[in-house]
Amino acid sequence: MQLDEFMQDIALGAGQIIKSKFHHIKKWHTKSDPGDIVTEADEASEKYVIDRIRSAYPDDRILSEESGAIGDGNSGRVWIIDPLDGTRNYMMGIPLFCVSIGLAIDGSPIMGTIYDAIHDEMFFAERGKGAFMNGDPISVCREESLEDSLVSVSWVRRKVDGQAFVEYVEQISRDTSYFRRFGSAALVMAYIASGRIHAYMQGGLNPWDVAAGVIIIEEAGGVVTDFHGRPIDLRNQDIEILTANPALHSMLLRDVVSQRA
Ligand code: 2AM
Ligand code: CA
Repeated sequence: MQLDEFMQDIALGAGQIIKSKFHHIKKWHTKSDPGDIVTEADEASEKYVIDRIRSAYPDDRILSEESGAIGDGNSGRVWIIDPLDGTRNYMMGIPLFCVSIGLAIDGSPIMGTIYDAIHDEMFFAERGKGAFMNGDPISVCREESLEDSLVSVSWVRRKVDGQAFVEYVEQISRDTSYFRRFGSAALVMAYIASGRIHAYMQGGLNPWDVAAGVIIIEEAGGVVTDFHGRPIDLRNQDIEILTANPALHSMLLRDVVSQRA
């Protein structure tokens, strides 16, 4: 199996695991951050993904949400995994969650996939080869006016300056007609790439929340940076992202985030 097929195949398998346990979760526990939870579905999905990668590519390293860094392979490649993004939605029975798998070299993603098992939507991109949803090409929207844009703003309460984000939300809700908050960073990034949402800004993320989303959006013609307009470095542990098509991205950078960042 080629690498691109392999990545989508494990996302599909992991997605089937979390889908089969949806609505049946009886046990969960919180991590160091009491707002951050893990269920048996996160753990089963993660075990499946890690086992498959370790047996197929033993020289690659893995960074996964629940297990941390695994392996000491010297291929230079790192698989960055969120076995279930949107765990709070999942636990509450809201069908907005996904599996996110990225592959990076030197902190920069080269391939990524985001799979929403409930809606059977597989988002995929490889550097230089475009972005796809269930095999069909996708692209970011062309909207250039904030007024008509659907914008998602989110933040992890204990990791960022909450007041700054409340002010971003205030300003965004003045400037746009539509404001959203979804509870799954990776899924929002897949929606940016497929033109369903126009712009997204979030602080307090981890590499596994964004590794796949960054490359899928870039290959779909979008821009992803931090709040200073710098590229995302997946070696950081505290990641903020601003993403949209190029026109909206520079507008938001200039008029919203650079005022405070
Ligand atoms: P998760 O579901 O994989 O934990 C909204 O909560 C988004 O922020 C989700 O994508 C969630 O990922 C992510 N997130 C990252 N760190 C978090 C934290 N400490 N607490 C809650 N959500 C977090
Ligand atoms: Ca997760």
